[in-house]
Amino acid sequence: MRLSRFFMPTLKETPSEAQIVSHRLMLRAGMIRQASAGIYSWLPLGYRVLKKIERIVREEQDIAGSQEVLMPTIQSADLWRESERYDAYGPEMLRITDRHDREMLYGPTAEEQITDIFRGSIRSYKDLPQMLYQIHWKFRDEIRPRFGIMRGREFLMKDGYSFDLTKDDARRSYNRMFVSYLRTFQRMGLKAVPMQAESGPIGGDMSHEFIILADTGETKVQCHKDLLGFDVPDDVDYQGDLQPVVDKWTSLYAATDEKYDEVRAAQIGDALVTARGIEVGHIFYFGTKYSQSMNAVVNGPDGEGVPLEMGSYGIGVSRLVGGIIESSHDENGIIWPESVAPFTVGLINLKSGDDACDTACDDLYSQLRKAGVEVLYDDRALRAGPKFADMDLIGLPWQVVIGPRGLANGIAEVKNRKTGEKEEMPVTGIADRFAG
Ligand code: P5A
Repeated sequence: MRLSRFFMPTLKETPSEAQIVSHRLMLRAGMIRQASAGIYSWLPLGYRVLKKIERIVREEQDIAGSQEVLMPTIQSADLWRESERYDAYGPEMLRITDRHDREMLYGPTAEEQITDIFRGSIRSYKDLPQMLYQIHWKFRDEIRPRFGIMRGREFLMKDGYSFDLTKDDARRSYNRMFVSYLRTFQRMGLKAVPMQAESGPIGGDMSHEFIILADTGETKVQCHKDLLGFDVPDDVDYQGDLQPVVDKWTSLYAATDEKYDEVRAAQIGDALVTARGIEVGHIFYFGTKYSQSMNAVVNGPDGEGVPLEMGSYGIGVSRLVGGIIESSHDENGIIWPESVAPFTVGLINLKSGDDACDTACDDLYSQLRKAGVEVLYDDRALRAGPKFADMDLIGLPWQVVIGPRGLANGIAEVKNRKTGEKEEMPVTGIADRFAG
């Protein structure tokens, strides 16, 4: 993509409404624009990141054996009356009336919707287990939407749901998601720690929030410091027993403030970390809460009706964009991990209009694209200063700089955005350096 043609409305000034760094940087880099309170449009740069995150989430869900579906954003109030959550959910639910005076709502989550699909489709325990997920927009009329897309009213969530015959099977499904979440966040360059959490309006008595530590986080947490150094298993057999992996993580103390355990905290003494964090995922086991009330029953091995054992599993896909920036930036801007970067390489032409520079940059641009490298080419007729500043602001992992002086010797400069390290390289070797 040529930057001269790219829709990336960067801001020079720091927007006054933005209180935390990720919100400021997302606005300044032209990634998002506010439409109304807690509701945002995603502009090309931001949307590319959102799609990268979505892709990692999708790949890891698929590997863990979950299947992707797409359900409506608008749901029927009657379904929510069956589970008795229609009134219980309160003013956070956006309620809508259609032209026939039927009560509808914009889904804040989809336990009822998926249970309704399931009860109409699955008859026998032989059809279990099943796990389904979607990546779709949710609406919660948050009392205090803030921090940009971190606590939005409309936001993108991966919501998954498991269906099992027995509690033990449900535990296995929970464990599969537990481990797949560790891997998912790790691939985005994040250290997300599973912590005991309150289950709130989703319900159930076992639940973990996946938290990344950040001073700007909304959640107060405590955990054993060793959890921050644990290695995530990179080769997982999802058909095997994952309990040992889960035990390794849950045997050490980690809890959100609602679940603080002063006794356990005191026991670990100096190893206790007290911090703030951002909740990027949340998983729940709630047994038969929805299947009982909504009559989602299968025929068990003895022919008797058994209500389904269920869990649900959420990832804040749009929140992750902010969360990654909170944990990876410096005073000049964003530092994208390569796996979610909107482009891998930023190619800077230091002297647009100069024949030699234009030719070398145009050639390299097309070589990189042919090699499948995602490259943003700053071909604008601007001074070097603003070009460097924009490139640092938008945080692409690699910058390739071509100017008249180096080019006279066939040399370009390659800068690593994260470390700041610069290396001189022959222009002719650059495409190979980044290819595959
Ligand atoms: C799990 C999936 C649920 O809704 N039902 C289906 C369960 N869980 S949750 O914890 O309430 O939400 C899941 C994740 O969504 C993100 N999230 C938000 N992101 C941006 N703005 C919001 N207002 C918002 N609310 C929730 C969080 O990452 C949360 O872990």
